Amino acid sequence: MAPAQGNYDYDLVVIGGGSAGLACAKEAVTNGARVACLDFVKPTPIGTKWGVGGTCVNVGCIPKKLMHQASLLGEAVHEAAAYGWNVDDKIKPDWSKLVSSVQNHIKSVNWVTRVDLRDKKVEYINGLGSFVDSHTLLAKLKSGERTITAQSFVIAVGGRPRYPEIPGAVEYGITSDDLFSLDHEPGKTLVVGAGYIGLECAGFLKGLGYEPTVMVRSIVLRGFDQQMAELVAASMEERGIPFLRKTVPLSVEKQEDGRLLVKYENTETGEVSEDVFDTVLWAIGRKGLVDDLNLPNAGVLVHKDKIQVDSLETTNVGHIYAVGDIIYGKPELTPVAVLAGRLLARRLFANATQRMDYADVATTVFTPLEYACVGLSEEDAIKTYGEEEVEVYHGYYKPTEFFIPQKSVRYCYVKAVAERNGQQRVYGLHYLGPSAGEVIQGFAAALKSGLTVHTLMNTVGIHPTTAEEFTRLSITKRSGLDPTPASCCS
Ligand code: FAD
Ligand code: NA7
Repeated sequence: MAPAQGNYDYDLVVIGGGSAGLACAKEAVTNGARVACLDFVKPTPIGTKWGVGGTCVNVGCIPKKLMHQASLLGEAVHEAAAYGWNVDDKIKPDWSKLVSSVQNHIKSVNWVTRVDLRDKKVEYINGLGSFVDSHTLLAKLKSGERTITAQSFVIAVGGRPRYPEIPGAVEYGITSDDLFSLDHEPGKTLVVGAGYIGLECAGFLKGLGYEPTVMVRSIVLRGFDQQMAELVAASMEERGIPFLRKTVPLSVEKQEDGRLLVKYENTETGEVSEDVFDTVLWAIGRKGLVDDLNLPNAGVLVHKDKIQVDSLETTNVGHIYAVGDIIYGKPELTPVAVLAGRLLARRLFANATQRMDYADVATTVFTPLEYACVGLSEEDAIKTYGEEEVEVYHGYYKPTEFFIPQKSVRYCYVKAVAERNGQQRVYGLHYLGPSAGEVIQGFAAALKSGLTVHTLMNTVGIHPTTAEEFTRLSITKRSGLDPTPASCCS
């Protein structure tokens, strides 16, 4: 039986020590609550495991960005020669050195995280949590079991990559959970899935000198502006990354030489083909980790392996909340998880009322030519306001630093999706080019503050930058005028 009201071990137990859970737990303690935070990582099928901190730190944003940076540096070394540096053009990355540098950084973050939890007096429990009843949790530890009770719970268990249900998928394929610590070079890699994780992994693998192929079931970057998505794909194809369109995998077999024979089908023609790869990487989406939680014991309902919450992040059970990737229908991004977790803790323990605003969250796809955006895609703006009410300003541009190494400027492109009449409020900004995240972050604040086309055009640019291209936009798609730039400086 659950303990009587007020007689709990903790005010709050957070299940999941990732971006959302840690932010929530630390903020709750800061506001005087007694808090425990559980975190437990089940190894992948090939045995990869990691420490506290969740997906972002261990197998997500951080190792991904570091490998992306490694790949950009390789490109920069080649460009350096054109700028007068004497560099050996036979430079080659050392995969094992890269992996060990990345993993050393991650371990240092794991360490700092544990110290931070101890300093802030959050009790960290390295255990897998499952509900006994709506106020009681069973923590399965390496050394046994422990039952804990709490007034409130926050479910912040995140998700893990899916595997397709085809022969050989689990035995021979890997996911992003394994890639950043892989103990051998990935070599020729089939990346299955054209969401942003698939494209990012294919992008840095190419930059590091391997041979990725991207298998696309339907469209590229579902959920993103499709004109931009196709430009991203085209910019990757231009770099020599093949895209197998309208194709799904059928099976993976291990050959005698250890390489992987993949059979796949074109879903339009029905044609079955095969090819041999060194690595098969599944990037076909992620599944919410609801199964271990024994949610029926607490009465919490599951919706498509996620948990539905209201605008206060409350589940269908009043004292059980959920934040981060585990919630249904919200952006799966670290800053979203962190802010939602922090605001929830303030509402629970500091009498705050502010709710998480999930609208107009900026994001970046870290492909070799990066894509960042904030606000509505062109198609969503048209769906919401009607084609006649939407004006799209766009333009190709030439980053100054691309000239000397003669890099392709074919896909450097910006567009602003805006209201056609009235104040010409900007609904969405899209940028394909270098340092995309850095460019869009500031514009995201402007967009949230009600940015209009008039303000954008009256903002004086910083020259010569790529971000200034947003202040130079003047050509509308509707006009049919050529959006290719004639000159960079006038
Ligand atoms: P998680 O960080 O996944 O944390 C959940 C934790 O709970 C995990 O440690 C899990 O093992 C643990 N857990 C699960 N079940 C239990 C249980 N029953 N008991 C105890 N512990 C449990 N986001 C960005 O903003 N920018 C990026 O560039 C970016 N890149 C990404 C790249 C990749 C390859 C991936 C996979 C993700 C990326 N993301 C990125 C998404 C980002 O990592 C997630 O949005 C974020 O980590 C979600 O945080 P969370 O706290 O909800 O879940
Ligand atoms: P996404 O964004 O859900 O993309 C998954 C991709 O995999 C997408 O292109 C899917 O095609 C494709 N897919 C899905 N199932 C299959 C199968 N069975 N076979 C072949 N291809 C398939 O997932 P990500 O892994 O990139 O990222 C997940 C989230 O993690 C993301 O939101 C980030 O914020 C963090 P589809 O378009 O469905 O035809």
